[in-house]
Amino acid sequence: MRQYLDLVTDVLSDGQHKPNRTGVDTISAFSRHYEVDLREGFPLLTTKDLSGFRWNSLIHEFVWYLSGEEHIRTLREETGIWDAWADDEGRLDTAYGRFWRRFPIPDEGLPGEAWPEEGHRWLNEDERTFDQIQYVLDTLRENPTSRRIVVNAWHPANAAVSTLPPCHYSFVFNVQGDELNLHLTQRSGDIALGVPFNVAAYALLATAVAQRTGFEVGKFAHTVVDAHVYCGEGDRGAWYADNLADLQARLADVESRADYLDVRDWLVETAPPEPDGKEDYDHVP
Ligand code: UFP
Repeated sequence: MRQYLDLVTDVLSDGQHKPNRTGVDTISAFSRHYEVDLREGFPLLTTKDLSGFRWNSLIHEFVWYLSGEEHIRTLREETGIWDAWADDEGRLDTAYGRFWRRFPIPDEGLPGEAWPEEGHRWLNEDERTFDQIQYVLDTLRENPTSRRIVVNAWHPANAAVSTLPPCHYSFVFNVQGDELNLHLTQRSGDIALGVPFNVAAYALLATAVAQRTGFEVGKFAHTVVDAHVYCGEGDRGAWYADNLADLQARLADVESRADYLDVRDWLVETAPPEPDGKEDYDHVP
């Protein structure tokens, strides 16, 4: 996918060396955006192995989001991707699906504020939650020109205390003609490891929602606010800091996939020290 390769180059060539909470430094760039036409095929990156076990994980994670569960008891029978964030009973302090399908609403609002009345179709009265996915499906069928078809996974009070608040925290469906488009906003994107999964998952969501609501699938658009590639701490971070200008100059000339491979060979030859616990060069396709 050309757009992904451009994103990698763009972040590496335009980004700055940036420490962060993980202790593994990044090269980071502000606010990157691209679009993929889903009519031309499914954006499963060929430069990144998303086959077999990883694809299985992605599908199960996706279905788990749609389930609205706030724990991973079923998910972890299929994939361990969320295990590190859950407690022994499988509870997570932030689960996307919980916010997609059961977003908390106040027992009582302030005077004058609009909140669903009892019996409202998107309200779960027992737990005072709101089903954003049902809202999307119903609105697309009944009022497809709406510009309010937003799903929000960011709850400020939860995010402030969560160990991992949502990265891909908000998306908007938008109909043009008979096509359904989806725009995702991500506050923080690990271009090498996280983003290829995020692209595939939201392309799947757009396709599934289009099929259910009778639209053709259109475009997936993606904005990543802090777009980064992990380069490592200590010696490796220092290596990037010292060689970043050289790397950026090389990347500025990249046009084809072969050019990327040349840059990768150069990276391997110059051999920056290995990072701890992060996958290595596979972000440079
Ligand atoms: N990350 C992604 N995509 C995801 C996800 C996490 O790229 O779907 F859950 C990455 C982004 C960042 C890290 O590198 O995980 C989260 O760290 P932070 O909360 O400090 O942004």
